[in-house]
Amino acid sequence: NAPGVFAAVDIGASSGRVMLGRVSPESGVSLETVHRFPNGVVEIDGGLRWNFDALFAEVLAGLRTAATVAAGQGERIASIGIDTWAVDYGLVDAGGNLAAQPFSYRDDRSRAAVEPVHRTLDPERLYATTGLQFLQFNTIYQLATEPDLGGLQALLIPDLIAFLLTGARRTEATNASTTGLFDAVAGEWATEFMAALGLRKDLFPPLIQPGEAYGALLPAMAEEVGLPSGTLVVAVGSHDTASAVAAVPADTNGDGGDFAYVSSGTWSLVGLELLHPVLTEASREANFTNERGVDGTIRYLRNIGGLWLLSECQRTWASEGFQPDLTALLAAAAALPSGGPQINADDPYFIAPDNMPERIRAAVRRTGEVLPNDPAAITRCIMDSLAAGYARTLADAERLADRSVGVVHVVGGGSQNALLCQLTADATRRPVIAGPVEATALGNVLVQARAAGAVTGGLPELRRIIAAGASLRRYEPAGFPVTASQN
Ligand code: LFR
Repeated sequence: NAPGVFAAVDIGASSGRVMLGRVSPESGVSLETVHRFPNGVVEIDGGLRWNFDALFAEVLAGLRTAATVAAGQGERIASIGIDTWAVDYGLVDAGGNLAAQPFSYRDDRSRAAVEPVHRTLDPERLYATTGLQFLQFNTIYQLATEPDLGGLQALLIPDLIAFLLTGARRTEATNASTTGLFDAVAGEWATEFMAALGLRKDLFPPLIQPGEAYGALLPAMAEEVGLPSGTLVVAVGSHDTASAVAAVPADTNGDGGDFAYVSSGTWSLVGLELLHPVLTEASREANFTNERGVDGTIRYLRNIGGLWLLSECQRTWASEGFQPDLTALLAAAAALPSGGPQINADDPYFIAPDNMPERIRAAVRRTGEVLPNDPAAITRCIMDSLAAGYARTLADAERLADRSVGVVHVVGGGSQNALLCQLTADATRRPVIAGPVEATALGNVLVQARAAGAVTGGLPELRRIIAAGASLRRYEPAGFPVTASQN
């Protein structure tokens, strides 16, 4: 019996990858990227959408490569797990055909749907059941813009990929919790809200939990990617943030609320892991979310702007013929004095693409501070603003959940950004443990590995396995210059 490896499909807002994960309970998880592809919102049919057909073709190409690589090493792919960003969905008809390329949450159309939805279901009532933070792009508002849902079913993006691979229509629970139609306490669909909004109870397929199998590859798909037709597609924390949080290498007893995390990528998701939702009015006012994590945990967090602010600036600068190397840019930003201008990184004003440097300057202009003029100053402004946002959010989370934490874990792309990590340690006055970069894919792989029986235990045990294989950096809360130590 060949050793089992796991294929992780992990698609973010700016790129996707297919990885092979090899798991050892003693030495951790090792990842091999076998396929990488770009992603981004595109203007299609008058809206900002995802080119889903292209993404799915890349998933198939990636799985094909994964099959070849695994076979070349005498390994068997035990299962496939899929995660992407949340809230967005594709509509499929009875025959399983996609009605249109899915809208992106960065499309502005849902903004106008917020008020009509709130006239039917007021925000207090919505929050008391769903515990979901208000974001204008939550699925509930997006659905309110659909002209005709008759005969169509909504599949969240990872579920849509799983459906095309297996033919099974399911909704993975961690992602369902971002729709605004999910009961945070019961862990079930909030069907009373669907009814109130005139949505069919079966608009979304039944729930599936991380670790359960959607099913085996359809014969045609198995043939297409060169895998045995019995190969399972297993549900993981299909909301990328749920997978990332599951892979935070925290030393925890699993009682909840004993460490903080920043899942730092396109967005920064900042908060605590709890065992029960916090549905108080104070929590709603602070706009904290109670999204579902792996093993029924609660991701008690807020969305703060993320590296999107910087990547969008880089895109604008590149279009102006200026293509600074990221390392040099961050070094120049780090050399600037502290106390510069800050923006409110989670302002919805920054959600849409384009002209980011100018929008940041406009936001600073409103504060009356000195305008950041060059890329280094704008970069420093973004980093200071993110760190301040993290600190504010952490303090709020501790107050609202009545916890206090001694350490902040930063995972994802931002964990490689020494300037951001040091500023975060300084602003939160807590040590920051940075890494792993690939937390999302690691969480995806580990949940599959546990489903296959290759590892056992709850989240504390899974996190120990991650920590065993990760190289982490620790930042102490002090001033600059950065004194990072390897541990
Ligand atoms: C991060 C993320 C966030 C979600 C946002 C939009 O990739 O999944 O958790 O709020 O994207 O889906």
